[in-house]
Amino acid sequence: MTEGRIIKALAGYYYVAVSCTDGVYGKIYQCRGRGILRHDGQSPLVGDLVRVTPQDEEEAVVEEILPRVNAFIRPPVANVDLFLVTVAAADPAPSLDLTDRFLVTAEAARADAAVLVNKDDLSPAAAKRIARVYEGIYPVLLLSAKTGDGVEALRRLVCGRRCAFAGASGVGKTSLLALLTGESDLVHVTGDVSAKTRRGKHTTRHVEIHALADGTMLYDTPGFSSFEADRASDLTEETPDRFFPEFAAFLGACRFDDCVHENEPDCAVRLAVEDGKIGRSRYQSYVGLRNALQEAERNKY
Ligand SMILES: Nc1nc2c(ncn2[C@@H]2O[C@H](COP(=O)(O)OP(=O)(O)OP(=O)(O)O)[C@@H](O)[C@H]2O)c(=O)[nH]1
Ligand SMILES: [Mg+2]
Ligand SMILES: [Zn+2]
Repeated sequence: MTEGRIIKALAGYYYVAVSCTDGVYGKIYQCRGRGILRHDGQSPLVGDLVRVTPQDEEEAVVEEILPRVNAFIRPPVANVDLFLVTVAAADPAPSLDLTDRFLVTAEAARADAAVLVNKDDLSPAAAKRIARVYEGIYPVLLLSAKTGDGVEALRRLVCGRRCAFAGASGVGKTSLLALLTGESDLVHVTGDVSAKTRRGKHTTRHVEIHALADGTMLYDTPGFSSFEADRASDLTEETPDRFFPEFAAFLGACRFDDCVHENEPDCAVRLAVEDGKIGRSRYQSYVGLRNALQEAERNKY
């Protein structure tokens, strides 16, 4: 048996890279998805470390999933140090709600997160507006995969870490990844996202890890369409206030200990919103997420 990492899941197969030294993949085995032991209700995810038994030169069998640092349903990945939550300044129109959902998912799993504001070339004013929402809460980078602006800062941010892109379809996740890896054939600059589907013409359909020579791992993931955003949460709790880090300073100061920060009197969180200490869009995302989680809870019964 030998250990490796699942670097790709596609069409019922897992691809396991073994002896991955210096970021350069050694041998990659193709492993059939069916018949993999799903003990403890776990099914394999891209990013998992696994034990495999080679069958021949190309195929192997996954015997065991090694303990995970963390795991996510949307996107379906494991062992992530840093989420690169990506939003475009324009085309597609930015969804701060979806951005916040991904940030909450990262918080809940205690993974680091950064906000990448891409397509700065299309609308620098909109890019700055988005950046201001997150500055002071998360690292924020203004980027353009088209002009290359910001890419060196992105390279410093990801250095040596396991980083997963997350964000709506068409925001430029694969384009940014390709700039870092130099795999220019990953995306052909196609210009527009399709007007009909709002997806890029080279939309990513599977999760795959691309390694840099210094050991950095970059997970490319399929984007979400906005209609999937409602389901883009791995959370089980109903009051997600502790996953908004800038709320922390106010949480003990509400009149009621079990305040959910919606209609209660003397709510310190709402007061902070009025005072401009908590951003309005962040507060709205909190309320929207809380309602979605409550809805999900009700639908369970
Ligand atoms: N103007 C401009 N276009 C960009 C930029 N980054 C990406 N694009 C274009 O936007 C489209 C979508 O880019 P992708 O990299 O495929 O987006 P994605 O986030 O990977 O999309 P999915 O794989 O569907 O989730 C492509 O046509 C890119 O050429 C940018 O910074 N500026
Ligand atoms: Mg993509
Ligand atoms: Zn409150």
